[in-house]
Amino acid sequence: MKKVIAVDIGASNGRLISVQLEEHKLYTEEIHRFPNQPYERNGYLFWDVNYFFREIKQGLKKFTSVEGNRLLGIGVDTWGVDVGFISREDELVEDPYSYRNTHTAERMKEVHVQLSDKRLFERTGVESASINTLYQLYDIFKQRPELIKETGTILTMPSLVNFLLTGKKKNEFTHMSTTQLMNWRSKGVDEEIISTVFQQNHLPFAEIAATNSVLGKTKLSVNQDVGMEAVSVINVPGHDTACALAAMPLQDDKTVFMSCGTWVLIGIEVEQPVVNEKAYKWGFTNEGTINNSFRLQKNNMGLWLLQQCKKEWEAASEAISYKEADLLIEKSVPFQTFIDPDHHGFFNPDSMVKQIQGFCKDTGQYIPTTKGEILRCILESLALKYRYIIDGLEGIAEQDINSIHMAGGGIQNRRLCQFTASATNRHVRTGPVEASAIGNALAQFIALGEINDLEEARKVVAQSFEMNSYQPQNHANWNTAYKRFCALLTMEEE
Ligand code: LRH
Repeated sequence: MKKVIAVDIGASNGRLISVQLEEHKLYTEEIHRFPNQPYERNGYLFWDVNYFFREIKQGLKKFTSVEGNRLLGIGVDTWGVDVGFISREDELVEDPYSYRNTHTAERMKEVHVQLSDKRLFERTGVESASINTLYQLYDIFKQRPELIKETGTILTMPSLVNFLLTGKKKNEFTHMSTTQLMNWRSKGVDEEIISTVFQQNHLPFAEIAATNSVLGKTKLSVNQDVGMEAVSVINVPGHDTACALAAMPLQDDKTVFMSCGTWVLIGIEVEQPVVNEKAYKWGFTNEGTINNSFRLQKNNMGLWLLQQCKKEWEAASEAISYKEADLLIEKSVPFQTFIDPDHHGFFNPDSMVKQIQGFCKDTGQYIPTTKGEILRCILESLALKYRYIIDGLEGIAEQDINSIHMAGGGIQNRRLCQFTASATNRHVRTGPVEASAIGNALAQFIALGEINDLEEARKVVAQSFEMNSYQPQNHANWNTAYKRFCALLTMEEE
């Protein structure tokens, strides 16, 4: 039996999925799932690496303890931009900072004084966003020089897990492409950024190992903890979005992808980064794909808004299930009030509910009070924003976009899929839900010679998982709503 384990760690939970390839079909089984969220220390948010590494070993233990289960490979993908620091003695210096910290917003402005936003875009193809590694590192250089002094190697998040599994210190292209430190032409750390922003000739990023290749075997201590024989660890695309895209059987080149989770990433595949004025103005970004090319995409707010409201209601002992939430939305009046989901106020507020209400009040709109009204406001606003982005992408890429392929955990919210079809007036196809884990597994099968290439991999996905379809509904009403929504965005700009 040809089974691999995809370790897919997201910013709200992590999972180990076993993926079996049999006669050109994939069979998945969730082995282990655990919550994942940053913890706070002295006002900063950090990731608890030892915790989630224990969970990964726990998952591997569950898998290998089943009679007859043999493992061909392990691959790790995570969310983007966060990095870990390894000492010269090969110890984790301390837990990595989380991109949800808000202090980097100010640092971004300081960096841009030294190297303009535009110049950075030209060199990296990446949109300036305060979450990016560039600004996180700049802050550490300014505030915590001792941390840098102790550091022998910088590894991006999935490569840090690979290091804990194998002892090998190598970075990976797709994840490095999220840092805003990688030059898109050389695919190495950009020298001008290092010399201008950091006044150094070198930053200790580990070198990049080829994507879809075997990195090494699990080390003895891991094998002992898990109770298994050494297993090959594959250098899969480390960035979850790159994995998710690999698992999407896109209909044709007029189809836009949407990778849906805490974030919603919207874009198309391109051979070379699109680094022009329009892409820059719209805040598009070019990040790496499984086969060493790029995806021109926009990083948008996703289910974070819902997750945060639900968390807040839970804390107030008013928890609601997804099903209840959907019923409440059904019962509430459509198109009452909108937010710009990507407004900076929604990045990490103390109370998401109050933040949403505040936004509506400040923009002179109806203030949502019931849970149903708040949830409807979120979902309608998300769908309208996606239309705005997709219409913009048509202009930037100079091509029509006729249909949408949505994948990832977010597609379980069927109402969001339906709203997206209706708001954009485009046909939506969805699947698979575990897109990142499946893309991760496909990369392993490619590395192991079981699947030839991406094209074949996507055919295998299409044969293995059922896809759902959504057609636009009530488009006239959505169109009227869209005009109001655009007026809101213009108001924000002024
Ligand atoms: C989605 C994601 C996204 C961004 C963000 C930080 O999980 O990877 O593409 O990089 O996390």
